Amino acid sequence: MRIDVATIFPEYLDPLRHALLGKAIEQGRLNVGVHDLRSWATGAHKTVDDSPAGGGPGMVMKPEVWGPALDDIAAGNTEGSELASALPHLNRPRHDELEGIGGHSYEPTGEDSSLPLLLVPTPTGKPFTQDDARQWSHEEHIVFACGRYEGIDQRVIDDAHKRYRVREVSIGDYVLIGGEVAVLVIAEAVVRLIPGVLGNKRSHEEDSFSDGLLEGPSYTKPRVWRELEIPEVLTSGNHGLVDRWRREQSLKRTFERRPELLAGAHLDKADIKYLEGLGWTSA
Ligand code: 6GU
Repeated sequence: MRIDVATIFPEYLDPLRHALLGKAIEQGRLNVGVHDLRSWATGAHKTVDDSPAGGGPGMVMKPEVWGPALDDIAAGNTEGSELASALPHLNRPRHDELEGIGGHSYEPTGEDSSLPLLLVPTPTGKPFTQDDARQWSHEEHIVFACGRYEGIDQRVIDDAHKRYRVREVSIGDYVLIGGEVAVLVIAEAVVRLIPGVLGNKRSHEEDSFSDGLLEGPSYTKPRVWRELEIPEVLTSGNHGLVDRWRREQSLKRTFERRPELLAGAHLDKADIKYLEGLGWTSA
């Protein structure tokens, strides 16, 4: 997978190269390019924003800066600010130059699945979910466009459909100053699901949300710590009992913290009986 990020604060994305994502880069499973949007700004002041049409507070990011930036990033014309490992990607033909060569497949939405995915973080976007992370972990090329201030001129997003599959996404119901932190969140959630990055497939299957439920509590040695004991079943050696206990802990935690998730979870008869014992009633 290749990830490109366009931002006016490139240093904010440094953590992309660390820890889990750094490991994916070293393994050759991930290339990352972080691009200073200001390098596409023209004029002495390298201005990237302007006052909103129609008036009002704040500033809106200019289409004449974002347009060429997204054109160049889609085409791989972004020398400088690149990791050495990303170099083979440069000078590839643009997607629109390949049109008609074949290998095209179209999604039901009419989108060309060979186009890179453009993710635009915004509090007005569709909520980002584990299901998105799973799907996007199979992408070849993801580009993030980080807006600051009151957002990016909407025509940039509309025009980007020519070169990208475009998704405006939110990471929750609160407002951040810009999209940079959202990129770190989404990139980490996606990259850890690339086969081989995390190493242990079972740890994905048991992730919270993977079966529509929250994971229950975890414990490790020592068996007694500050007079607190590990639940006895976990030291019983009875795997069947352990599995059932974990399932019930998962159901209980979901009921207490995120009851709305239960409506979309796969529940068997035993699950339903256990939940009803906790006071749950299905709608
Ligand atoms: Cl993706 N961006 C910004 N700026 N604020 C947010 C957000 C994204 N998600 C929630 N709040």
